[in-house]
Amino acid sequence: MTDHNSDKQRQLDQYRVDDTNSRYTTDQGVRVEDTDNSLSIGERGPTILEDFHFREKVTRFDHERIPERVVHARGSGAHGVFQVYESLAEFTCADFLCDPSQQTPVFVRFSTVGGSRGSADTVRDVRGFATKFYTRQGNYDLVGNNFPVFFVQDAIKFADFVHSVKPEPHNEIPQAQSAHDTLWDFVQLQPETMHTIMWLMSDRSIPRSYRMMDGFGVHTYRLVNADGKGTFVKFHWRPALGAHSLVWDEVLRVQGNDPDFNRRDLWEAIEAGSYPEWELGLQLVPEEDEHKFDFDLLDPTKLIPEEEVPLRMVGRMTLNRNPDNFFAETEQVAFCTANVVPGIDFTNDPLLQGRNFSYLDTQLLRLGGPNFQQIPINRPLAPVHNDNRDGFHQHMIHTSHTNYSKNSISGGCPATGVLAGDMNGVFKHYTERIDGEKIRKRSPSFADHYSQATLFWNSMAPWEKDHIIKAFLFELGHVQRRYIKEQVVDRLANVDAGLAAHVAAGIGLPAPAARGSNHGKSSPALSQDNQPAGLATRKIAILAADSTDAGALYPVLQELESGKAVCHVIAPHEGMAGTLAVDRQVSAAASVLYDAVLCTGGEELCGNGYAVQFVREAFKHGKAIGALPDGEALLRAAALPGRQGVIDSAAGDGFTGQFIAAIVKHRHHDREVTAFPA
Ligand code: HDD
Repeated sequence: MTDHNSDKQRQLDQYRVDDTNSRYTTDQGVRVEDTDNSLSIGERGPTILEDFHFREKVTRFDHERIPERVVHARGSGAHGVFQVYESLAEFTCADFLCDPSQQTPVFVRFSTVGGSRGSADTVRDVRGFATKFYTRQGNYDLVGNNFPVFFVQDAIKFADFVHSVKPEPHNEIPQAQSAHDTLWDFVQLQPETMHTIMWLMSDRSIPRSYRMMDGFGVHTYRLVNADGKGTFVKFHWRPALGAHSLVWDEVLRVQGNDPDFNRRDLWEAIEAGSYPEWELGLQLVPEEDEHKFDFDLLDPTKLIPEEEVPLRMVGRMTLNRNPDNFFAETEQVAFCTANVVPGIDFTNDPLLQGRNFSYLDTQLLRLGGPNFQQIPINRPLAPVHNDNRDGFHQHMIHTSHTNYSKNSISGGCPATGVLAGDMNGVFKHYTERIDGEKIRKRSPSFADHYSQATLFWNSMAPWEKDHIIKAFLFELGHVQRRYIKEQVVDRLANVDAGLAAHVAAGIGLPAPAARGSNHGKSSPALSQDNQPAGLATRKIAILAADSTDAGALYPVLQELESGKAVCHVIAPHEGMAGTLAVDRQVSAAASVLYDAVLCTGGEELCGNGYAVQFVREAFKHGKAIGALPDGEALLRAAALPGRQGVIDSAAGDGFTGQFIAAIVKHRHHDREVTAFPA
């Protein structure tokens, strides 16, 4: 199912190339006789320079790659639409936020940050969540992440931070990992990182799916209404499926089994018509309340607790179409925080101010010059008229005899709002009075680096705290220099003495002296413990064999599939298992690629190590396990050390309902077992 209805799709249609029933030509449109043999002197002689087809083919191949993004190199994109629920004209004059009848086309790119284009999807990292709205007033880019806070406060520190987390310069190790000395050296010397580091050590950094993660604009932006009145705003994307994560041991195994795990998941869901959805939520703060918080709204290492300023849900985004060509769309899409439309403006957040410079600059290099805005995926739907001219890859043929403003020769066109005497829909910068000295200095209101790190820690459920401690142990366990570990643990003492003590004990250091006292505040909205969840698109592995009792299985399958779960039959061999068509043979499958397991197959599977391992691993990773009567032998063979989330014939008629309820719980964290090697 594809959506051809939006204006953006119609615009892209002009550039889509369909090779069906076509003839092979050169780039000049000349038909080619043969592309398997180069032109040579005699059958065994040298290739000759005259072969323009050969030269063109090789040259084009040599030039296929462009520089990958310096950060967020690995990503996946999709098209969709956004619609606001009701007019927000009280706060903003942005047309797309004021007209509930309007569907605004969007292109969204999700990404990891640190890894190269070819790195695995499921690494511990922030995820990018960048949305391009093709509005009637021009393109608006909301370039966010799945964390609401950032590592540094000032854009001048971005290169330092990125250098520290990237592979180390002398040997380019490790790829797409934060578990190494330079990152943790940066962290211990730059305590403003500590809040975001807490998010990075939490399960937020290993999302189950791009469809199951939040998005945040991070900075405080400003909405501006038609009267020029400003309102501070934080943007949030809330996934309809809830924000869910993998567990770390699972992550390590997914990387080998399917490095494209998140990319594939997004692609397959859209192909299957299970269109991912997010609600747009706003936290709105009147200008006059700017200083009522115990942190600075301009500080990007701080969030506004939802308990203080609740989210107002204002619209919905649905992703409903996969790109036709990865390079043309996902790779060439160019986002920029400075792409705003009337009604949305910046604040003086020093990270945002720097970003507004960096994104245009990076596209000029990455996409080879100033005309990248004309690449189909980047073209606005709004008409573009100005006096910008020429440059590499200019696609437009400007017919005007003038390219300056003001002019009289072209009747003064294109005319600015002022010249045309028509201010309708022009972008007007928010009028803000600024008085100050030219200084290179961080505001003292940015100085508290720990209170919100503590708030985050306090808000975690016990299992989330456990995961955070284990994440610190993994990360610091990969740090070579002991003094760096000591310093990090010392910093942690400012977050929470118990956390610091646990980490210190794990890496063999004395517990640091407690610093101050934990303020005891929490924000329940920060926990992933109570996320909405459903059965739709959950992947269920049906372990089966020739002797599977299909009669008992079919009604369960039917109910799972009517709830839009995706069921795969996994058996010792491909082909048929009894009357069931097999999707994967068990040695080529892995439990980490599924959300739940249903055991069948009688004694036949008990001697199959892959099947037994499958069940044990699913248990270890907290997944729902069901056993039909003919699957209970396999359950026994797996010798599971607990029963939480394990449903068998004891459930009687309630089996399917209980199994589904166990799946919907996402993970049974109460049963995670470290002393149980899967
Ligand atoms: Fe950035 C890419 C998000 C800080 C400089 N950034 C990039 C992308 C996302 C973000 C989602 C990928 C866009 C895509 O899919 O093409 N970046 C953020 C967030 C930040 C942030 C949420 C903090 C709140 N970034 C940040 C700073 C700077 C940059 C402070 C520079 C001073 N970011 C870039 C960049 C990238 C980029 C180098 C690389 C590729 C690109 O822009 O197009 O310019």
